[in-house]
Amino acid sequence: MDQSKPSFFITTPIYYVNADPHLGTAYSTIIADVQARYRRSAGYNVKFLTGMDEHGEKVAEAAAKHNMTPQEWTDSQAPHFKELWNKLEISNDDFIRTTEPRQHHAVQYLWERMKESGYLYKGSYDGWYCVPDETYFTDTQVQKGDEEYGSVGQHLCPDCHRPLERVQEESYFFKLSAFQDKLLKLYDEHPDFVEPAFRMNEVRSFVEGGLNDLSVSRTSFDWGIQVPFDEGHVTYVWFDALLNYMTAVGYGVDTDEARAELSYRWPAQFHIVGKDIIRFHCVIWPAMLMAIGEALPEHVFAHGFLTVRNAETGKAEKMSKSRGNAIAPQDVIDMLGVEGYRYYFMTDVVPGTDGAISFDRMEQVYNADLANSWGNLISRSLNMSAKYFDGCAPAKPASFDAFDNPLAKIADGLVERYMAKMDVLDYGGAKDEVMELIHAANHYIEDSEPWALAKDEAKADELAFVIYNLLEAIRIAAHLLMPLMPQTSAEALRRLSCEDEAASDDLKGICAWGLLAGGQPVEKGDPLFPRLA
Ligand code: ME8
Repeated sequence: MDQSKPSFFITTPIYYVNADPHLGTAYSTIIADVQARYRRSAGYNVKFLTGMDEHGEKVAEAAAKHNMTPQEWTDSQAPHFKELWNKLEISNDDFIRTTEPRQHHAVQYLWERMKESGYLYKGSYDGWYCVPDETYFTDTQVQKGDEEYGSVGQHLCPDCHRPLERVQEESYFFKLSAFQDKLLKLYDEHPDFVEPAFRMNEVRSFVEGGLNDLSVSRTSFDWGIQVPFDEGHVTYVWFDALLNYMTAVGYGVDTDEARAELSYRWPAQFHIVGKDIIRFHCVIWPAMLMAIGEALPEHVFAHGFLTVRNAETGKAEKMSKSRGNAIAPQDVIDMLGVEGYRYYFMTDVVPGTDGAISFDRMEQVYNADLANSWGNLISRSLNMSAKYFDGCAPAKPASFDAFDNPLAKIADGLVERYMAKMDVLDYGGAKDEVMELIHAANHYIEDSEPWALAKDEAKADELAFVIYNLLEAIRIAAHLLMPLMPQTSAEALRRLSCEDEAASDDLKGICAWGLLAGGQPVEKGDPLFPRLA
């Protein structure tokens, strides 16, 4: 492993295999993918991890419904996830499944460390359990069914409002209650542990409200990793699942290589999660790590939900596999193409708050930004270059000050402004920076009228200057859009004969104005983003 570069380790949630992946699942994964691609281009040695959470009651129920064993069921589902990630250009370096031997080993190792830590004790759990969320609730936390939720008299999950199960079983407990002060100190000392910032308040007030010890083993069913020192117990699915992040970088493996990997990769820089699982990642996970003396992840980034309108109640509700209101990613791919899909969700659905998605808005964003602005700039500029310079780019100007040059001015400092936004996952803000260059380039065409310059021999230098600048703006914009739209950006570079640049890991260097050789062949090609009717 090349450890000369700084490590950047980013993860997605590992998804339950109770149904096919949908737009919401894909949303977290694309957020992480864009960040992983961006960091690679900026010189990091990236590990991007995603995978599947295959144990627990919810998955066991889904398997039973399909008349399969849980293992058969998860084996049958894994290809659906992998296929979708391929289609969506997800560049993960690893795909973990919690039924793999490496996870089994790491979880059993964790149990031994927990036992040594003194934060584990045996008791019995008597309370409520939400199977769809795989979460415990006390009597005081449950919501009583009412007219609004249509389950009068039932005990409902306070988060997802679905009926709860009453559970009474022998169980091991993790002394989460002992970590209240330590967690509050963590939040004080590392205010960016939870991002965006407003989510931190939510986490802090939850912890300030007091923490209950957490039941971390189950005895009333058996689809999980066995507790190594107590046969009848299997690991609570979240205790298992959270550890995947460390399993994937060598936790618990007793070899020099694994230890070297762990110390290079851990702690992770980012866990990308949805707001529904923020408590697991910002309360339980850091407490688990504190208990076993391991370093804490640097940031947990929690995005909002993609919501859809419930036709009966008219309310916006979370798109979810369990609710059956999920939109299949293929429907959006059919409409926008993969790259349009990625662009829309990453730049228009702000990752902090909930986002109601709509097909009308998708079309509007695609046409305005991609077809009319970016795609149009590429078509017009390459066409003019090929037409006026015999299929090539003009020669590089001797001076970039010979004529008015608004594009070079915008490009100056652009990569730094863009990186400041990308670093904090503000993809919409980063896109605005690039769009400023693209819009300016389209205006530059109107203002400088290359078609008029081409008619005047005396203006040959100015024509070459204008076209060169347009091609250079395209080259730089392609680099900056690459994490969002890898294929079309690489294609734009190829049409400029700059395909070798696509693998660059020096974003700042490669975006310096004036690197385009000049005189190289250019290719007009078909429109990269045909307008949607
Ligand atoms: O919670 N909008 O798995 P899961 C946005 N296995 N994001 C959404 C979404 C929506 N409507 N619906 C789902 C689990 N997501 C656990 C995770 S991690 C150690 C274990 C995304 O299949 C969002 O990131 O229910 C959410 O956190 C994740 O899918 C939950 O996926």
